[in-house]
Amino acid sequence: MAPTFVENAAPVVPVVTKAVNAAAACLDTKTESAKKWENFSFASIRESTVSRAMTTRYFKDMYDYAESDVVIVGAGSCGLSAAYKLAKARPDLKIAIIEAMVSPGGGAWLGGQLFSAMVMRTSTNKAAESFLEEIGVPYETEDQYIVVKHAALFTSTLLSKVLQFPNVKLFNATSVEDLITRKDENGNLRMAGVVTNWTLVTMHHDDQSCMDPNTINAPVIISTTGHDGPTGAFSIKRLVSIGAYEKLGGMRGLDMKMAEDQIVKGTREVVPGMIIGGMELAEADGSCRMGPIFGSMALSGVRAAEIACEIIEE
Ligand code: 48N
Repeated sequence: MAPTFVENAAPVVPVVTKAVNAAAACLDTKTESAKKWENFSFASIRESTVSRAMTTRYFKDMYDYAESDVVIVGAGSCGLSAAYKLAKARPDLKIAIIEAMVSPGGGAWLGGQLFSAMVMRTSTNKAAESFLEEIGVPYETEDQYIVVKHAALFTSTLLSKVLQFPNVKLFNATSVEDLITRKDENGNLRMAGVVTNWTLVTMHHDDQSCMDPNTINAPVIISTTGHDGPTGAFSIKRLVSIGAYEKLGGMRGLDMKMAEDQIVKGTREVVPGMIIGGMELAEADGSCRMGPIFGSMALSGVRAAEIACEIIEE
């Protein structure tokens, strides 16, 4: 039914009138679904109510997680996998995830070269298959590998599971700018937490007056900040700069066959309280990159969670 225009509508608002008439015309169709919306309206709200709903929760989280049991730096495929396994194994632990980008997920929203599918290799104990089944991500089985039809299906499913844990808080758009350290009774350095700032602040330290950061105390840090890049490999680079780690190995060229075993088996506590996983480890150890294959990211996260549990139980 052609929309009828309001006669002699003030010329200044023809577009609005057109839209209103078009909407009215839709309702005029008197279909069942249209009738349902005729008397629809949202509850009344005041803008400050919405602001208070957000800010009270956010600042309560900042207050609560100022003392955390574990901080995970980087919410990519490795960090999120570690968060899932740790939060599930230890619901008593407070786990803060610090992610520099507004959107968590790191490099796992697409497969290689912006293609959609995500490939993971099978392994002796079918660890990747078990992990995907545990988080509820369907996959196709090929000869030596399995395929998730869209990498975003893996990342969004894992992210949704992690965010549902009551003992996990994701602070995204927030960067770890430094590490909190202590000397133990033997004078050895150990981790005691992270220094954070909103990423937009971190990006402007050079053009604004000093903007002091926030701090989160935690005895265990799992750092999975990816391979080198603007903020990548953050923690291992910082450990080198404070003399707590001898030198960066620097990620080597691509060797898919070698790289994944190196990452999973190399996931470890590099200094007391600091576990490094995922591609950040390639920068630490000088292991190869593996390209568009993600099983080692997930399983390095699984391994990092196990190590964190061992450290905490000591
Ligand atoms: O996805 P990434 O970069 O890192 P991983 O290790 O979880 O997964 C790596 C994987 O995506 C690959 O690189 C694949 C397998 N390719 C390999 C290859 O050969 O090319 O996630 C790291 C996350 C990102 O979301 C960053 O924004 C974040 O860490 N991040 C930080 N968050 C907070 N504070 C920081 N300082 C920081 N630095 C990085």
